[in-house]
Amino acid sequence: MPDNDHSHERNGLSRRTLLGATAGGAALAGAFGGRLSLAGGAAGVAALSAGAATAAEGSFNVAPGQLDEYYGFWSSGQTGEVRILGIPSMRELMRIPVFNRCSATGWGATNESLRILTENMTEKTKKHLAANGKKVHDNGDLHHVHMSFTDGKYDGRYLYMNDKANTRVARVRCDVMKADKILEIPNAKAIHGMRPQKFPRTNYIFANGEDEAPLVNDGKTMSDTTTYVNLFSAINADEMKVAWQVIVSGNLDNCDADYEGKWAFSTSYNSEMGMTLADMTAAEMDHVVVFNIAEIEKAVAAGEGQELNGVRVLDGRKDAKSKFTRYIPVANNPHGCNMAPDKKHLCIGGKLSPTVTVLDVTKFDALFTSDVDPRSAVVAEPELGLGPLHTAFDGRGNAYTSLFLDSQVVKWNIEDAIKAYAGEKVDPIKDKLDVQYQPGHLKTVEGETLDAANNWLVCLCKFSKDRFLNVGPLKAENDQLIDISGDKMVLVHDGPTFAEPHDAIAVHPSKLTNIKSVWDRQDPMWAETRKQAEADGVNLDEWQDSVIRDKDDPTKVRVYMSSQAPSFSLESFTVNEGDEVTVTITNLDDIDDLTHGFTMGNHGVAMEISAQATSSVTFVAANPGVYWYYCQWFCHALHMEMRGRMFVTPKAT
Ligand code: K7E
Ligand code: CUA
Ligand code: CA
Repeated sequence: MPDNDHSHERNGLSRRTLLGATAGGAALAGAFGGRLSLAGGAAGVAALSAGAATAAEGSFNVAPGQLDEYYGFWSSGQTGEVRILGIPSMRELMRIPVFNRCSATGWGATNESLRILTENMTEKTKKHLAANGKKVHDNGDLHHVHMSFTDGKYDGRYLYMNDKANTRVARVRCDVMKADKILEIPNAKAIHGMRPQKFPRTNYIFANGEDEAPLVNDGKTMSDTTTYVNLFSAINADEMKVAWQVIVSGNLDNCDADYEGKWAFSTSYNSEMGMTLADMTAAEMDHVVVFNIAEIEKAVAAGEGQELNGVRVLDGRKDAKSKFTRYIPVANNPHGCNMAPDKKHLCIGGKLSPTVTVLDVTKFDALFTSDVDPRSAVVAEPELGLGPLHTAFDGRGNAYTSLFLDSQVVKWNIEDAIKAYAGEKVDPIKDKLDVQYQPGHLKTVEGETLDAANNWLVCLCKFSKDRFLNVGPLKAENDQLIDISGDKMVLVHDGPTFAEPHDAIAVHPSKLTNIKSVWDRQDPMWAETRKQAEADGVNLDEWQDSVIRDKDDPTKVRVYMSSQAPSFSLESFTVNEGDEVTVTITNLDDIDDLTHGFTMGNHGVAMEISAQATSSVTFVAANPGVYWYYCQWFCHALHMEMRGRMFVTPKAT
């Protein structure tokens, strides 16, 4: 079993210390319905009398100046970014633009971000963007964010996230909390479920294609749905290139991986391959697809299958009876796919069925080596309530399932559910808690790893309705914090959030010790920009101010300047009407928390330049005249004065 006592510091007291301080904590815990047994966990105020509150006071109310106990990494759905929240305060600490454009940081406008956004695009997308006069997609739909693993635990190297809208998977470097790779997945359509391999390390990112389309989607067989397929993709997580794809029967929704590095699994709500709602819900059973990683790797190495758009594609469809996949029937239209930290049990949310199907992954070998009924891997199927979507886990063998239709979280015990399935008279359900309202994902601290903790659960509710002041027809979602340290769950915090946090993970800071406060001057983020500067004879590591006209193309001008609070090295520069201007700025300030910015007035140009960073942006100076540029990131008492002029000389007529 995982070690669940992280001895994490909370308000200067580790849990162990606090346990010691409240001698006889266990006895006290009984008296207060278990509320104190968390020993530093969030004693739910509602469950405590006023007098008893002192022991755990402030445990979820993180006081001003105090740090949170965990990093929370949130997806943002159709906003397309990643957000960092503190847990348990639920304070928003940072936003990481990924698939979206960002007005503040210039993500999607700077040359450095454009390189990342465009370098792994398919030809089709390039053609589409060019036809629409754009460089990048302006949107993304970021459902899932997960951290890289080593030996079944978070290792603090990378975060990975999907874009359902434009079929992409991206990676964020945890040392600087910026995206460094964005990959469009060829052949597949609408990447939805996405998970890193947990063991032995994250060599692959598994990514589900949700939408069916002809494998060669060239308009020749559009109405013949028998030519439609869905693809499961494995991405090389280090190189961020697609390693292989498997064609499956039915579509793919959510996925996960095991703790032995043998399997990946995906839910399918459309085994019917239906095109309408009625078709997609017609069958009695859909299925979970189990992918046999070793067999797939062997076949890829042997060059089996076909090559399509640079990717090796294997046929794992049901009637192909391949060694790559097995299909386990589960109740119609399942959704969540969550591997328990007991290394053994996979929980499938029933969605239309009030059940969660528990599969024993140690029984999967037999599915590939013998003719056993695929349902022989089912070891429990507790009836939990209406609309079970996702399941989270603590380190004590309990599972927490969101009930979308019931607007509840149900706490249940996996072993008890297995006993009940075997016929024993035991109720696996331990507690139910109303949440506000209609929960999707829910997550415990490191609950999808071997370090699953027993203290917090965040529940991401899709509707807030009456929970906050009315702000108009568009309302916030509601991320709720629940104390799960005791026998009963206690709701301790409502957190309104903008569209739309599908999913989140919580990570202890001890796993993120490599986060920098100041950039490394040689960071690969601007390697290309540095190369150009060197070719132009400019040293970006010094105070520099150069305006260089390209020798081969005289309409191109490169402006180099540095920044040090409160000034740019260039108080003005001159270009010609119609020039393509590239402004490159290096922030020579090397103090913690000293970010400058560059905004060119009336040109739609703005970018962030954090301490020791280099950033560049290219635009055409179409109109003659005087244009002020300024620093838009508050940096100094004379921040307003940190500005300069661009003179655009009229064309000689
Ligand atoms: Cu359930 Cu896209 Cu993870 Cu949303 S999915 S809830
Ligand atoms: Cu530099 Cu504000
Ligand atoms: Ca179905």
